[in-house]
Amino acid sequence: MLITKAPDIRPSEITPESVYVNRRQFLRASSGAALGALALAGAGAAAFRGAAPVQAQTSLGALKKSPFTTDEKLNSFDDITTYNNFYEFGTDKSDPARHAGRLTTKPWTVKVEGLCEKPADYALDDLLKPHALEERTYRLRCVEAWSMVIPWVGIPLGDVLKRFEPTSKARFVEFTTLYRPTELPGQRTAALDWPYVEGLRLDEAMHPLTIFAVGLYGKTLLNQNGAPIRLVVPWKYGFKSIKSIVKIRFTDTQPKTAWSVANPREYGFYSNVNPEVDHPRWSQARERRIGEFFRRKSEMFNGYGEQVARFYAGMDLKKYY
Ligand SMILES: Nc1nc2c(c(=O)[nH]1)N[C@H]1C(S)=C(S)[C@@H](COP(=O)(O)O)O[C@H]1N2
Ligand SMILES: [Mo]
Repeated sequence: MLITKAPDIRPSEITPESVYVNRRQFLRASSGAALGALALAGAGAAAFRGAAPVQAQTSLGALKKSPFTTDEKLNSFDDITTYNNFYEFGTDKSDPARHAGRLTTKPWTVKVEGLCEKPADYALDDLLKPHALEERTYRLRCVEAWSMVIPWVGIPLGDVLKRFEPTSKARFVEFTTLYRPTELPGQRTAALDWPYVEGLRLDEAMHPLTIFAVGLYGKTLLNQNGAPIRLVVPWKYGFKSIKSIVKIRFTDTQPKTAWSVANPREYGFYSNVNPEVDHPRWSQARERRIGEFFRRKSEMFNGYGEQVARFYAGMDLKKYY
């Protein structure tokens, strides 16, 4: 199977021993208390960019390595945290890194509702507590035909969803991003219909490839990457991987999704990476790896056809794009 490479973290980003925290401390820290002492690590590049406050990051301790990890060369921490799509902070790739420091992510509560036996408001700690964090390196393939390789830290989404006991009527699950225009300046513009929403069929959501990510490169997420918790669905275009989630809802009908509402002709519900179905305005046959010059061929289902093609057997993927 594929092995994770040692992350290429620059010296400025290495966490001093004194602020190293294990998972238990992370859980405590994310509930607010111990945070000050942990605010040092990982400030690295972001600190020099000025503007928004420096973001605290904590190390996530020992992680189990997932067999689903890709062995491709990782993008740098700098690429992953400064070239982002997060329209709540603006539409330029550099806007999230510039403005995300202003977002406060503690305390954080995720509301679970809809067709399940255990609807409730879950504090982030309680949501994560029963689960072991894994390192999972995936390629993120944006619909704009670029990609990055990101060493996520997370947990299989299905393990979390099972605890809410979806009823037999539940067929889809919808996710919603935080709506807080005071800290998310893009929400004061009409770039999208806020809040950002996304959805998956329940079988897609339960597939072991689908994860909730809470970190990358061994540390908690920076806000520009969707702190404190975001979805990652590696066989779909990046926009399915919704950031900074505050609500999970089980439904019996297909949820609306932010991009298909904004432009239904260009963005559908499924959004599987498909080099054979072009976007109306550009080809999806190739992609540019951030940091590289020449483009490479895109892979059907972003390389995960063996695992997920069966979900779409018999469906016309030109119609269900
Ligand atoms: N809430 C929210 N989630 C979002 C987006 C967004 O604008 N808002 N952009 C999406 C898009 S288009 C991509 S490609 C990925 C980018 O994730 P990254 O910046 O962590 O690489 O986030 C997705 N999740
Ligand atoms: Mo994207």
